[in-house]
Amino acid sequence: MNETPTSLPRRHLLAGSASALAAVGLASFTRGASAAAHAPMAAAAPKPLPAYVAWKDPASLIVHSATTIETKRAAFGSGVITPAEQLYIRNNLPAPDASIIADRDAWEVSIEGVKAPRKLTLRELKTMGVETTAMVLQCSGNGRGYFPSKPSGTPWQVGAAGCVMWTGVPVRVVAEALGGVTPGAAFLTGTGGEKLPDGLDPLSIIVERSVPAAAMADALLAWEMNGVPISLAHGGPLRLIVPGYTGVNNIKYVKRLAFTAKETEARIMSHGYRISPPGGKGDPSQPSVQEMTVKSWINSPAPEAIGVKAGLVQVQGVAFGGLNGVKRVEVSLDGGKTWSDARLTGPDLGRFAWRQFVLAANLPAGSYTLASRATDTAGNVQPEQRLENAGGYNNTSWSDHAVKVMVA
Ligand SMILES: Nc1nc2c(c(=O)[nH]1)N[C@H]1C(S)=C(S)[C@@H](COP(=O)(O)O)O[C@H]1N2
Ligand SMILES: [Mo]
Repeated sequence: MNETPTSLPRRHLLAGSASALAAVGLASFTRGASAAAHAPMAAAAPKPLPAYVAWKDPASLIVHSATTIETKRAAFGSGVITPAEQLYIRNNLPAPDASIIADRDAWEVSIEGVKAPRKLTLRELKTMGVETTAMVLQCSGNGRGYFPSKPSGTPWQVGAAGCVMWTGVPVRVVAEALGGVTPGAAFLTGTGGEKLPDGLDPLSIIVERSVPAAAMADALLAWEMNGVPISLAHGGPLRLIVPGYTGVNNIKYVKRLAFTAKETEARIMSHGYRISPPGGKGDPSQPSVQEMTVKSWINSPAPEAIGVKAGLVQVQGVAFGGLNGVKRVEVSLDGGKTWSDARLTGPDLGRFAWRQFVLAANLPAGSYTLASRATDTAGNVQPEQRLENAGGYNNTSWSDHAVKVMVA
């Protein structure tokens, strides 16, 4: 199932076919052609971590494929920040060679769509400004595993998400330093630095995404994650960070940042990450999966937990609002019939970070369905139901994320 080698013999790619795309893990935006890549897998021994993430903690992770690795729900702790060793991985293309982080400061990014376009090295960027932002990084397909329709694509549960600290220079500062944004530029377009396989139309495969230019107010060109230089796996030496937007917009090994009049025509933008009707295919007329919306889930007790002792239990989880902060989290111990306010714990790291929450509950022996429901600072309430869509995107349903536990 979707097991992807990190490098492929050239002959596999020359075919230029859907199977070549699937072979490099691109099944997600060639829907229809890709269903076979996601056939259910027989229970098997856990897959080992691929070499480029061998430093991660295998006990905390579910390895779906070499390019899709998620954090186990039970591995999320009570602290706000997700350690790099536990953070999920999602690569649309195999990661570039580690040689790109040998001399980090020499990495170049081309800044376009400004009055004085030019290439800047990471060394130069570091002199221009610095800011740190805590942010939820979440794949658009997080929660896809709870869609009964079994959309093609990785069946992520809750773990294609983490809360991480990024340090870099604000994009708006870079734009100002280069004379300001070209009039009429409505989008901020970032391009990934992967070497593209030969034999395919570059637009069909390149990781290039556009967000509204207004997103530059919060965007960073980041070189540190959680206080250390960004690992290759997470996009070092330089990553575009767009707080509040889904994972795919946070372009790893960013080599070009352009203020553009139009959205990129890359397939990952035009056809990938679209809200398509069930059974349908992505196309440019459909809404794009972009800003994240209010969501929460319980991490402890973990789903299907056994051995939870009757008595006092600390029901804990995370909540975030995408572009907004979190105002309130409620927890239900009876599958959503009745709700109690949970307490937000830990430091508030700003509106793009998640908040930890806790409800202390006295639970007699029995079986329980625990659910959480967040409200953002704009008053948006996490919905009970998912919005059905062919790609399995944006699952924020509190009901889908509920946890069944046996208390003895
Ligand atoms: N250059 C590049 N950037 C990328 C991707 C990619 O394949 N190449 N994948 C995107 C997707 S779909 C997600 S969800 C996040 C995953 O980030 P992570 O692997 O650091 O967790 O990176 C995004 N940025
Ligand atoms: Mo993603």
